[in-house]
Amino acid sequence: MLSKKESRLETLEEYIIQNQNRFPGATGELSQLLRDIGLAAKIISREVNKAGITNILGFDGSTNIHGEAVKKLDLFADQQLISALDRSLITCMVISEENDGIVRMSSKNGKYIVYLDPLDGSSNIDVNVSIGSIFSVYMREPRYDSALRESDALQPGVRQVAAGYVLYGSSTILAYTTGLGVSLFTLDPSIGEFILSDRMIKMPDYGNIYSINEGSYNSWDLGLKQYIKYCQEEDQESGRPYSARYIGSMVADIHRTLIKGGIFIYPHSNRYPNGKLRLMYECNPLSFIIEQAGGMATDGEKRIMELEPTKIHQQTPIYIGSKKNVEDVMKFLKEYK
Ligand code: AHM
Ligand code: MG
Repeated sequence: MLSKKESRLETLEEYIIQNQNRFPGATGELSQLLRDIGLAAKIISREVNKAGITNILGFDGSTNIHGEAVKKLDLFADQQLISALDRSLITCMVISEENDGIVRMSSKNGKYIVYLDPLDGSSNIDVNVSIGSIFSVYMREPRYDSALRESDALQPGVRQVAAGYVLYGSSTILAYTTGLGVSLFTLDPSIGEFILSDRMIKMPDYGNIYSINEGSYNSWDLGLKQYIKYCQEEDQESGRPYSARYIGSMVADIHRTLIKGGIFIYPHSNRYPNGKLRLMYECNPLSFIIEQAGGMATDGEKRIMELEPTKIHQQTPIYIGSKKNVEDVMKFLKEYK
C-alpha cells in the first residue's frame, strides 16, 4: 500500500511521464504507447461493465482462427486496442489472439511490435466473472528493408520492453512493467482515471494456494499428479493442505497469485498436447510481470521467457507463481519423469 507521504493521488499518465523523465534521451514513444493502451482499457472497461444491459453480451456467430466462438466483446476489445495503437503511429504491427496473421499498422516505420490478448477468459463473460486484457511489447529489429514480416515478431520473452494486463474485476486494475518492477493502478470510474495503487509490488516467495483445472487430472504426467497430492496433504509447518482456487480467467488467476502468492498451472494434457495457453500474448507478458515481482515462470523445464518462439500463436504448458512453489513443482516433475 502507499505510505502517507505518497497519498497524493497519482494518475497513470503522471506516473508514466515521471518514469520517462528518469531516462534522459528517452523519446517518449513507449510512454505514449502505454498511455494508448490505458485509454483503450478505460473504454473496454466501460463496455464490460455495461455488457449485461446493452445486449452486447453473447455470441456474434463467427469463429476465431482457433475455431472458438467469438463474442461481441472480444471483437470490440480487439478493435479498441488496435485503433488506439494505430493512432500514435509508433507501432508497426500487432499480433492479436483474434487475428490469424500479423495486423499491419498505418505506420510501417513504427518501432514497436505489440502482442495482444484483447479479452482473455471470454468464456466467463456470460456468467459475470472477471476477465482481462493482456499486452506485450517488443522493439522491431532494425533492418535494411522496411518490409514487415511475421518473423520480426518472433522474439523470446526476455526481449519484451514492456508488458501488462488489465483485470476487469470488482474494480478495474491495470498492472504493467517496463523491467523496473511492477506498478498497479486502479480505475476510479467517477473521474475516469487509473490511479496508482501500488508501486514496485513484491509477491510472496511462497503461498498456500494452487490453481489448476483438475478436470484434466487423468491425462497429467505422474510428477504433476504427485505434486497436487502433496498440495492436498496435511502439514502444519508448510501450511498444507493448500487451498484450491481456479477462476478460469488467466489474468484473474495470475492477479490473485501476484497478491497472495501460490502457483498457477496449465499443463499439457491429452486435449492440449502443447498446453492451452499462448506463449506470446498470455504466458510471456504474465511471466514478465510475475518475475518482476520476484516470482518465477517455467514450462516445466525451461524459463518461459527464454523459449524461442517459432509461431506467433504457439502454445506452451506453464507453471507460474511464487518462487518456492514453482521450484517445488519442478522437483516433482523431474523426480517422476
Ligand atoms: P481464452 O483466451 O480463449 O479466453 O482462453 C484462455 C483462458 C485462460 O484465461 C484460462 O486460464 C484458461 O483459458 C482456462 O481454460 P480451461 O477452461 O481449459 O481451464
Ligand atoms: Mg486468452
